[in-house]
Amino acid sequence: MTTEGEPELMPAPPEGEPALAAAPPVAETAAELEQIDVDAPQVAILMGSKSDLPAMEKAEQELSDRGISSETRVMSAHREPDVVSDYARNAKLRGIKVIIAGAGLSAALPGVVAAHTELPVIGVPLTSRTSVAGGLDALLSISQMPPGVPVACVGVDNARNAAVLAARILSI
Ligand code: AIR
Repeated sequence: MTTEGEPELMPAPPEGEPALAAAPPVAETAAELEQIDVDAPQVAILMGSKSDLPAMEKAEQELSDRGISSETRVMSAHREPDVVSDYARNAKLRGIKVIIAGAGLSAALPGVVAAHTELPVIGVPLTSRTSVAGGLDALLSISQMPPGVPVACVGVDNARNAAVLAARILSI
């Protein structure tokens, strides 16, 4: 309904055509959105706990040295599963190109992220206070993904290598 004096938001369809004919299909709109430069970071750096920050900061440093924009977020696949799935599902649409995810112990974060996005995911197995076998627990949790859902895995505590690999994936 339009009030007198106000412009109509949608022009009336030509006679004989249905009113919804002008609306583009949803898939087309999503594809168009992906083309929009939203000034998003190119790489996401995720970690399962604030206690992982000292190790994961090395990825942020390496990316910044190379002029690659990144954003860093703390989210736990076990403690905040909904936050992780929402983030992973929206990452591609936001313009992120590669996701680095670090976690210790039963390190599900990289695998859960990979389950929710088509973006390449690089996992960083981390040592933590109660690690067993020097981080072997996290190393196996990250690298032993089932067929069809790959996670690239760097060495234990080697967040810098994750950033170098992200740069190579981006060809920067
Ligand atoms: N973690 C957190 N949620 C799930 C996992 N696997 C990991 C963190 C951290 C370790 O558990 O990535 O390496 C210990 O976390 P916190 O918060 O107890 O220091």
